Amino acid sequence: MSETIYLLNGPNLNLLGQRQPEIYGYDTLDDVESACRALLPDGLELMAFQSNHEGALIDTIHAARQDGCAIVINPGAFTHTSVAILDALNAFEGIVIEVHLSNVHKRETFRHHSYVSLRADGVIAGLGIEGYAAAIRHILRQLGTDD
Ligand code: DHK
Repeated sequence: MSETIYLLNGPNLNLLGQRQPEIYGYDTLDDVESACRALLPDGLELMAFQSNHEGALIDTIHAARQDGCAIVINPGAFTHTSVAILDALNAFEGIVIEVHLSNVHKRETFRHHSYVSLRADGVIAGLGIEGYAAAIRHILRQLGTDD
């Protein structure tokens, strides 16, 4: 059964709330995870995982192939560099939503390109931590579990 939503966060997002709060805000990754978990109906699980290592994120995307119905991913800086994460997401059949806390298009040009967007079903940028909740709400609607 695919009954798990994977919430994946990439490098430096363990420092959310402390790192450049003028860009990324004061909420922490724990706040993000609790906000997402609170939205889930019975029968759906959240698997939250953060890593600063590309391979660990890829291994977790592979694990999602077994029991994942959707992936919400903020790949951090790997967004702009990682063909390997794109390839892993291309091997996953469920819904993929890419989230960025900041509006990457308003920032340096190297942040304007995303490999992950070539696979993502939806992309959210610039809504701060609300972007993660919006992604979960969208997935619940897609799955028909939002009543
Ligand atoms: C987070 C990062 O760590 C950056 O490397 C990305 C993204 C933007 C964010 O806005 O959440 O460029």
